[in-house]
Amino acid sequence: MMKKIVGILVCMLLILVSFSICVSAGSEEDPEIVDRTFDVKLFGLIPFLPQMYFKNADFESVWFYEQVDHPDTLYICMKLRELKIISETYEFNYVVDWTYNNVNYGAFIRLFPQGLTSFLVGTLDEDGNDYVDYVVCEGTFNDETNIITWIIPKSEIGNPGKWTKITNIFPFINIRFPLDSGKVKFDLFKDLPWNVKITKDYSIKY
Ligand SMILES: [Ca+2]
Ligand SMILES: [Ca+2]
Repeated sequence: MMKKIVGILVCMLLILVSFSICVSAGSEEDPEIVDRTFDVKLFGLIPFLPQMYFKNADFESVWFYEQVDHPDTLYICMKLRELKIISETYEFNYVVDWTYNNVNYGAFIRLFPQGLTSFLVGTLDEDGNDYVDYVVCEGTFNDETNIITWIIPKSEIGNPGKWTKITNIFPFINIRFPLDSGKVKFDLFKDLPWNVKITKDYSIKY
């Protein structure tokens, strides 16, 4: 009888573990990064009000995911408080950086008064500051779901293997005047990830 009860308990435990593995996949419900909201700062340092004008520079969460029928692709999503496809004055720079196998990578897209750039992904230098090279990838910029999605061929980001980890996930957004505006050329407002509530690595599944 005792053996039977232990057997049932072990089975229940295994079911629970497999279920938790299923729901622990990167998703909007279980993102790798959860940031605070209303935290866009002047120069990335100085809190200010009102934040209502910077909803589209305030990220809420970031998650990575894969699809079994597209095992050679990594999807990266950034959810904003409110995404807008139009900018009247500023340049918005949406970025997610990460590390794989001791190499720094970044995915980014920029919104100018003239419109959106392509979705871009590339390799960063050792300091993680400048792109050594980058390529155009696919993506979506959805102002209904407020989610930006980069659709990235794994071949462009070091071919991360199954069960290996994407680490140091570092999303940020900065706002500045466009270079051709003739105005100041530094970042004016930023949402940085130093104050995130949750930060996790992402395990490659396929
Ligand atoms: Ca934020
Ligand atoms: Ca933040």
